[in-house]
Amino acid sequence: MTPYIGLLCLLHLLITLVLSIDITYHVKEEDSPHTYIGDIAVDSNLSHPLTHQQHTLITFTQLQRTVESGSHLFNVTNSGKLYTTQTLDAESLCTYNKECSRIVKVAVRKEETFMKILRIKILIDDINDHSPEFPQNEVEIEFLESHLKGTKISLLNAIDEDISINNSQITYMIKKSNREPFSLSVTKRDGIFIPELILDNKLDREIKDSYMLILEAKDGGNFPKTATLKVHIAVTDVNDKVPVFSQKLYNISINNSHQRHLPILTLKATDQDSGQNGKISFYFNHKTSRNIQKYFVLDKKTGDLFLHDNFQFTKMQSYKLFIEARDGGKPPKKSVAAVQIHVVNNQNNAPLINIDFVSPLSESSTAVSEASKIGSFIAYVM
Ligand SMILES: [Ca+2]
Ligand SMILES: [Ca+2]
Ligand SMILES: [Ca+2]
Ligand SMILES: [Ca+2]
Repeated sequence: MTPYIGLLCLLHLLITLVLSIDITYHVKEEDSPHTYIGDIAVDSNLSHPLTHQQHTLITFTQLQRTVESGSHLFNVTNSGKLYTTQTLDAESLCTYNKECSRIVKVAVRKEETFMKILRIKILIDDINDHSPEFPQNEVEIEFLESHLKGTKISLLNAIDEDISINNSQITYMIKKSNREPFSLSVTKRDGIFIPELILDNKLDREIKDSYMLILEAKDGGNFPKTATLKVHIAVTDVNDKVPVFSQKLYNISINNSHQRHLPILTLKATDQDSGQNGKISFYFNHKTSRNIQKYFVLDKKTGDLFLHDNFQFTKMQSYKLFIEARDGGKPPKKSVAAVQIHVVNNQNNAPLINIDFVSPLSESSTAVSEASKIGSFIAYVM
């Protein structure tokens, strides 16, 4: 054999040796340093055809212990025992859902004679050492009172750093009472599963204006780990309630000694909405004639109704006003009440009675025929 052919044969041998894996071991991440992994001398079957005495002559030497290859994480003793050198962290050594392994090359010698190179593959098994994590502990979301059943709002998704699918796959559930009208769905967006809250029933802020739920994220490990997110739900008001007067009809009497600076009536109305949607102002409704409006002054904020300086107490008078309560919503809602005002002349004059007899005898007497029937007309009384 020429040196050239000899070199080729040696190269071929080396390539064959280097490409094939002779032994595969598993080691769990997070085990303590110097964890025993396996006995290469036994598992490589090199010792099999050898006698015990021959066996003691075989030595193992780890090749190329480098940080780049990761082989520095392992140590092989002269007798072929394989150990870790440190605690292994799958998450920092490997990436998600890819085989997590390192190769260690070991030269086998019999006395001073090189026998072969063994390629040892060590698979670093992921353990469930990471919990799912939400980016924050609490989140605030808003549903409008006008949102329809089926409306969805995205919540925050949790992340689990474990590198195996099972240990990092997250399922979500919400913890709530049956009375709370929400359910959960999960949508895949850009490869990420996002939990969403679905509205099961329309909300009524005037009955309940906030809710609190717990969203739980659980990984798929054998001993699952969980994380929770507090979800505060605010129900945003819409202007769906009408102002309501304390009375639909106000019937009041005022006497002619009434002082102008005192209200003759204070209108009251309530609106269950919040903020501007529930803030009430009072106005004359268009059904109140302009002629009558000019005798009265209405404080739009307080609902106080005053007599205008134009107002003249003359004989008994009666006025009918229509006043509306309007909220500050966009658009506003309104309702109307009627106000009937009777002005009583209180100057203590004796009432005047006018009698016009049908057949007067004098200014204050009349004659009635005996033959008159019951119910016969005698006089006008005014
Ligand atoms: Ca996990
Ligand atoms: Ca892990
Ligand atoms: Ca309202
Ligand atoms: Ca409302």
